[in-house]
Parts: sequence; structure tokens; C-alpha cells
Amino acid sequence: MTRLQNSFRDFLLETDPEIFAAIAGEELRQQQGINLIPSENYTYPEVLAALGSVLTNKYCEGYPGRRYYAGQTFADRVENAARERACRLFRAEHANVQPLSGSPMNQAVYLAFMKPGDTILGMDLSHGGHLTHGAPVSHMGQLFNFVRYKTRPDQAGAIDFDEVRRLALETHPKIVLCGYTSYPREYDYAAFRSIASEVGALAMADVSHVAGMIAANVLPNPLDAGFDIVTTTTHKSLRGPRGGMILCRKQYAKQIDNSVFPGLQGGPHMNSIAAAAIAFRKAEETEFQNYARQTLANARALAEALSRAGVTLVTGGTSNHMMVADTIASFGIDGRQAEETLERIGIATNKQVIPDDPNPPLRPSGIRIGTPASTTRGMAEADMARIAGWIVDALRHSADTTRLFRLASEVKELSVAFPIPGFDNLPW
Ligand code: DSN
Repeated sequence: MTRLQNSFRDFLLETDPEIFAAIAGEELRQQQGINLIPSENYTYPEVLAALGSVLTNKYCEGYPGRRYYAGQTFADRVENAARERACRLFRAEHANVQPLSGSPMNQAVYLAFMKPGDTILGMDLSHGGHLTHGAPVSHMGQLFNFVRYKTRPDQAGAIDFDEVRRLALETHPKIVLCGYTSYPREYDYAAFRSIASEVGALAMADVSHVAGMIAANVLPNPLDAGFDIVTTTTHKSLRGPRGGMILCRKQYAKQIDNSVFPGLQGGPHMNSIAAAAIAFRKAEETEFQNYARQTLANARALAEALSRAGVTLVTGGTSNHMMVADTIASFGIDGRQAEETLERIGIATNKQVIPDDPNPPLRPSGIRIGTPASTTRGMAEADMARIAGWIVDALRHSADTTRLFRLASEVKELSVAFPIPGFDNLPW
């Protein structure tokens, strides 16, 4: 990166060594460990530069051409580019790129189309649904009536569409929601679309986890299946900045835009929107398509290696970028112990509830594992086999400190051999 950016680093070291040290420590942590948290990734240096740009100084309430403050020439250019690029990438008729992240993005959709007490049909949280898909502790869970469908463990975790249809006919939802935070199988968009049409509901997909693979056309796009609304965060498999966006058919554009602003949010974060636009353009490149394909291949390789070693995977494997391992069944330790043990050897995963988990969310029965971040660093199938070996070894011998110490040094050796792209060029 430029001397100017390096001098920012020196400048911060001088003016605020406490925060400088925390950022530098995080850089080192990210470089020296293997990140298998399926929702995290390493973004591009250009995205980091845009996030740290002067766009953060600007208030931009409203939309391009209709703002509440002067001085919008360049902000409008940024937001128009982001909207156009998002529409092109996902074959969408309209994009709202202002949601600050995943939760407000989904809230804006619910509030655009539903009144308090209205019904929405979404996945049971322990089967893969997200907090914003109706967790009773969330405000949305209290405001709306979330009805939940489930998967069929006896059918390799397939979604029970007979139940989805029965519940839809019984409860008359305004929205039928598909899209998940911990579901490792295909999303059958056509089946959801047909049920939503039958009951006169909107078909909504939250594709936050799989957006990168959809953008690269290696997983199906719900907009191609006639979905009305698609939401996604921009920082997971898409590799952009933290943020959210809503894609929809033209007929819903006004309702969505009004719901995001002024309905729910104030000033958009134009530095993030610029960074998202950069990521959208990069996602059109062949290199990104190869990346998305490799992410899926790596997940398959990791799941197969874990299964061969006797690990019980929820649904028996994966069809996307993630898997959920039942650590109680496989190793006799809960998800929290498993997460902590793996962290000790430098592998980041996260504790995860399994379908109808008898255990509580902070001590659930499993962990969630995914490949977007390790694939960004260039790891491939052979590396996944080694990583599976370390995971199994560590979780089988979680009390053996000497062994964990040895595994940690092997993990670090592999990890530093795969630098974070642009790591030497980071603006920090
Ligand atoms: N925290 C994200 C995930 O890990 O899936 C969703 O909010």
C-alpha cells in the first residue's frame, strides 16, 4: 500500500497505542490461526481502504437525487454504482444497499409488509433458522407471530415440505421465509415459491450465508426462481464489508426503500456502501467464481474427512460451504468445550445448536464449521484433510495439553504458509 497509508499506521501508534496494539494483535491472531467460522471471511485491501475513507464523514439520509443534506455529488455516485452492481450481480430488479447489517435488513422487510401480530413462516432456529427469523428473545419475535417448520433427520435433513405447506395453509403467513444460518443442505426455492403462491404470501430468502456462491452462479439464485424479496449480508461468502442489502422485484421497491429509510434507519454508512460496490465488482471476476467453486469443494472434502474419521455430521454431510458436527455424539463433549479446545490449537469454529437440541445455546451439542475464509487464503482439499485430522485429534484428546500444544504448532505452520490476501498491503 502507499507510504501515506503506512504513515497512518505510524500515526495511530503514536496517538493511540492502546487501540493500535489491539488492531495489531487482531492482525496477528487472524494470520496465525485457521478460521473455520462459516460466516466470517477476509475482505480485500481495497474494501478496507474504502471503509477507512473520507466517505465516513458524510451524512446521506435519503436516496440518490433525493437527500436531506447538501454535498451529495460523490455519495450519489457511490450509491448508484453499488445499486447497479448489486442488481447486475444477482439479476435483481431493485437493490437497497443501505441496511447497516443483517438484522436491520430483515427487520426492514418484515416492517415493510407486516403489521404487529401478522404471521411469518420460517425455519425452526435449532434446525438452521437465524436469530432474526423469530427468536423469542428478539424484538421481531415478540412483534410478529413466527410459525416454524423443521427438517427431517430421518431423511438426511431434508426440509419437510409437507409440513411447510400444511403450516402455510393453516396459518396464512404474509411471508414464507427460506434461508438459514446453520443449514448445510440445498435450499429448494421452487418448492417455497410454489407454497408461497398457493397461500398468497411473499416469498423471501435470506441468503446471507450463500450469497457468494449465488453471485458466482455455483449455487442457485432465488430471484431466478421468482422470489419476491432476497436479503443478504455483504461480509460472509461475498467477501465485502460488514453490511446488508435487500434485493426485490420492482413492484416492491418503494415499500422496501421507505421501510429502510425513513422507516428504520437514519444516515447510511456511505464508506461501507462504497466498499460493498467494490466487492460486488470483484464478485463478477473469474477469480471469484473459482473461489466460490473451491469453497464448496473444500467443504465437501472437510465433511468427507470428518465423516471417515467417525464424526457425526448433522444431515450426514454438506451441500454448501458449512457443516454442523454433533460433538456430544462424536466425542462426548459439548459444543462449548469443543469450540474452546479447537481455539487452543488455533482453529476457530463456533458452538452450535443441533436440531431439537436438548442442551442450551451456550452449551449446545455441536459446532458449526465452514470453508469461506480458509479458501480465501488459498487452502485446498489436501489442507482440509489435514485440518480434519487436527480437529478429530484435538477433540478426542481435549484434556491432553502436550498433544494440544503440538497440534497448535502444526496449525500455525500451515496457517502462516497461507497469508491473508493483501496482508502485507493492509492499510493498517
Ligand atoms: N452471526 C451470523 C452467523 O454467524 O451466521 C449470522 O448473524
